[in-house]
Amino acid sequence: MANYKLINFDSLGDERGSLIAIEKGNNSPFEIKRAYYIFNTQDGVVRGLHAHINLKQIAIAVSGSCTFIIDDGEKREDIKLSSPNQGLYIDGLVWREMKDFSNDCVLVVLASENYDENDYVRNYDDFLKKVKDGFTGNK
Ligand code: T46
Repeated sequence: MANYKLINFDSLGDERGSLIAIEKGNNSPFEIKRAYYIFNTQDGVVRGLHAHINLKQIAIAVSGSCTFIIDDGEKREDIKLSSPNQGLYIDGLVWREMKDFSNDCVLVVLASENYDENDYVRNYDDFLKKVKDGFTGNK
């Protein structure tokens, strides 16, 4: 079964403002090997449109907002990210699309593995077949 959930981060705030730290065991269930961020997204753009075989990720709208469409092969759910205090954890074989980026959206993504194009499932029918076959990842 596909695995995704919202994580409410523990925040280290003081009178100066807020600070959130993310590492394995502290706001993240996995060791972080890679980070990337998506910004300056043009109006009407839809990104993603793929699933991953093994990758675990946490996506955070550190500024602005965007919406993830999460599809586990049985149901689709819209999840709006609009706070640096919250991250969307996605583990493995989940189809994801991102839409409705605000002009000021900076989407930071923390990943469990280095970039590997072979981990992507970019064809929706292939994704559905893997779900139907009960595929749960190689690791
Ligand atoms: C995901 C969603 C949430 C790299 O060379 N290294 C990287 O680490 C990444 C993430 C991408 N790239 C290259 C591959 C493409 O030529 O950057 C280009 C744009 O990547 P892509 O079209 O895959 O971007 P999105 O926004 O559709 O998807 C990304 C991640 O790739 C994906 O893992 O889950 O964000």
